Amino acid sequence: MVNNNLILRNCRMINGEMVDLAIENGLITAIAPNFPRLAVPELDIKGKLVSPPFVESHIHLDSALTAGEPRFNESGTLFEGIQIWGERKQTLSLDDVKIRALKTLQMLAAQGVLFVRTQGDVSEPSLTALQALLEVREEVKDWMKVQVVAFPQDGIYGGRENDLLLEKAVAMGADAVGGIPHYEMTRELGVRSVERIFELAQKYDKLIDIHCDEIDDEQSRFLEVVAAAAVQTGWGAKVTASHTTAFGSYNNAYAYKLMGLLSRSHINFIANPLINITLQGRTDTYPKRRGITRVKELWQQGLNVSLGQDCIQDPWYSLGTGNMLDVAFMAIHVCQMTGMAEIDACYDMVTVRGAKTLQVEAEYGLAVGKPASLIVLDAESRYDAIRRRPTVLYVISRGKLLAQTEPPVTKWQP
Ligand code: 17E
Ligand code: FE2
Repeated sequence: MVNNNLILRNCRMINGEMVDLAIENGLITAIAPNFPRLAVPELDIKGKLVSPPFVESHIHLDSALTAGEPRFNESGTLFEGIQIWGERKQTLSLDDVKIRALKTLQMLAAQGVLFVRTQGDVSEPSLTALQALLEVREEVKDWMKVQVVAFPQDGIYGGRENDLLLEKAVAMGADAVGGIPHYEMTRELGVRSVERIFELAQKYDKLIDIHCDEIDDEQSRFLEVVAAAAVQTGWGAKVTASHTTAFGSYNNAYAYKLMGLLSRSHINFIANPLINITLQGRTDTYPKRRGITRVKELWQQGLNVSLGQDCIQDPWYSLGTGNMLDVAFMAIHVCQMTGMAEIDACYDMVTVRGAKTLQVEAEYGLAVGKPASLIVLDAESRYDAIRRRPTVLYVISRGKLLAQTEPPVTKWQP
């Protein structure tokens, strides 16, 4: 039973404490300063920052790595992105999606991401994207936890079959029901789509993660519909509102009222600052909106907010490397969360707050008895990690060293 044991020496924890950490059979069995020497392999962490792994709470793995296929997004809008993806998805095969999804997950894992919630488009009749992501979820399960959202990109009522496709996808084993109310043809259909999402989630006992109000239109108010349904059904923290960029455009009187409802609802929020700073504000001249939800105010209100990349090289965003610190870095800028507590909060939004969004807290975190999934950053603190976005030196998944990366070394030659 000792073959999986490991002791990590000289770990700098997030709270600044220096400890040793023991791993046995994939679990954390002790965290304390200065363990005695035991006949167990050791790894000297040398005072580097030991953190729970990054959580990527919102990414579209089905479209990842397709930028330019069949063309690049010239307007930079969500709508042109949906159109391009609509063309690209005509040619999907299981292998096509699986290869790109796996490559992206490896890219993420190498940089310390061990928990992922992916969106999977369910608005093409073959459900190829969803099937592929369900297979990938299974294939990586020994080293990464993946959740799949059945996401009706073209609207639940955007085509005659879409409602049925969504239900079929949920029955096939998606973890969460998705939606896109602001993209439905009318406001009424948007409201109906939210009702349908909650109906399906209750019927199949699923989480909910809705693309909600991802538009600059200050009249797009589906967030209140989602929050009210979360209260009425008791689904609460099992519900997530993704994007909610229109919240950045609501008047303050309405935002104040809404905040009260959101607090009662206990729903989670996901902001995707890299993408929404580029997709939104496209119809503005100047001043140009930032196109992001009220991350700082939601956080101040005690609501759970996490951050996602949304895209890596796809029709909506041609950049992206899989580095969650880039995401937190952008949030700090766009949301003006530059205070020290705010910077720490943004780090938490790509780690522990992401775990809360995914509802995986039982298997997440650095505590005795939890799975030994952790990362070691070439940094001293959360602030230092965000500022420099340094190398993730070690990625340990359930006690197993999954990835190791050497930091770059500069050689001066004066
Ligand atoms: N689809 C959508 O509706 N919104 C997005 N931000 C992406 C895909 C990436
Ligand atoms: Fe998205």
